[in-house]
Amino acid sequence: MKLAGGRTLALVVAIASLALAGCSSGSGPGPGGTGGASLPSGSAPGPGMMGSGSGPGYHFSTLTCTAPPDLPGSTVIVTLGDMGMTQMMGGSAPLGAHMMLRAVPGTVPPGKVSLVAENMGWRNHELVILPLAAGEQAGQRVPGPDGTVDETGSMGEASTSCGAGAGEGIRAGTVSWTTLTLAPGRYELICNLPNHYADGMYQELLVTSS
Ligand SMILES: [Cu+2]
Repeated sequence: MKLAGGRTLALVVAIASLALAGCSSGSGPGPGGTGGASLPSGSAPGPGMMGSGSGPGYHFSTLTCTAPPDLPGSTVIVTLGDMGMTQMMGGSAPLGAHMMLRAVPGTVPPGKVSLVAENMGWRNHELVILPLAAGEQAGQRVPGPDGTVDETGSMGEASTSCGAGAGEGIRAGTVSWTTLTLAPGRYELICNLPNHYADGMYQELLVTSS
C-alpha cells in the first residue's frame, strides 16, 4: 500500500481513530449502519455476535452454512476477517481498516484445487484468484481510484453467500467455494471489494511443480 500524500495520511489516521473509538466504546452501530439487512434470512445472531465486552480485535462470526464435504482435489480453507464495528457494514471499507485473508495450506500440488472462503468477519468479502507474475509479490498491486485492483487474468472467484462461484459478495458468517485447475506457479488470493486489498486482504498460494 502506498500513501499518496500528507492529506491522505491524515484522513486515514482520522478514520482509523474513529474506528478505534467506535470499537472500544462498543456503543451502537457505526456511521451508515442501517439494521440487519446483511443477516442471512432465517438465522438468529449466534452467541457472541455482539461480543459483550469485546474490544478492538478480530471478530469471528458463527458460520451459518458450510461447503460440500466432497469438493474435488486439494482443499484450501481461506479465512476472511475484519475488525468491523457491526455486521451491517456491507462491503465498503475505509483505507486503514484492519482486515485479514489467511489460506491454509498455502502450498498445494497442481491440478484441481477447491478453495473454500469462510467469511468470519463483519463485512462482506470475496475471494478472487489471480496469477502472480515472475518477480511479483502478493500485496504489490496498486488499487485504482475505486479502491480495487485490476482482475485481468483472474482464474476464478468465490463471491456468493452459501454457494459456489461468483456472486454479489460473501455475507458475514457465510461460505463460498470454487474449484479451479491450477498449473504449477504462484497465485495471489485476494479480496477485491473497495479498499480491502490495500487493507491487507491478500496472500500468495503456491502450486508446486509435482
Ligand atoms: Cu474483503
